[in-house]
Amino acid sequence: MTPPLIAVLNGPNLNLLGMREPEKYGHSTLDDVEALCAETAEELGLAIDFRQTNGEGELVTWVQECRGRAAGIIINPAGYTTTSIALLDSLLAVGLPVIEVHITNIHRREEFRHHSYVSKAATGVIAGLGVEGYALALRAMAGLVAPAADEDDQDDEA
Ligand code: CA2
Repeated sequence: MTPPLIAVLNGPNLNLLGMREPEKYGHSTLDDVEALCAETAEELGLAIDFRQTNGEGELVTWVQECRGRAAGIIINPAGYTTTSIALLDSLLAVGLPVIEVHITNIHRREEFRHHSYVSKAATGVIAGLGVEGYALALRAMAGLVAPAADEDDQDDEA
């Protein structure tokens, strides 16, 4: 059976991870985060499509392309978290489970980082646990996309 595909989408400036401001964002690079996600996904029987863009339109297009292709979306929208109604609309339209991830605890930071449009479309939000938040999101997503046991199966067990 083909493993369910989870899109792991990263917004603007996350390509700088591990290269600038390590006191805030840690020492892992985005390549390290992709390796962590790939390893965790394999353990969980999931496939991932891991991407980063600095463009809002590109991020919206990638979300739209998840329709009929992916089983769920994990997204760190970075700077578009607090600004992008277009990104929110695309996430609502695609109708898939969405987990929003932030490396830092946005609620302990500047006031302008506290409000997230993306959270309106998110099944769950993970913030402040560093890059480990991506692995935790994949674990939660595995539960969300697991096929529910149907009634026949339950009858078989009885
Ligand atoms: O904590 C997070 O993951 C954020 O989504 C990161 C965003 C920030 O705008 C959000 O409020 C919280 C910033 C991403 C930029 O990443 C950098 C990484 C290293 C160096 C500079 C920027």
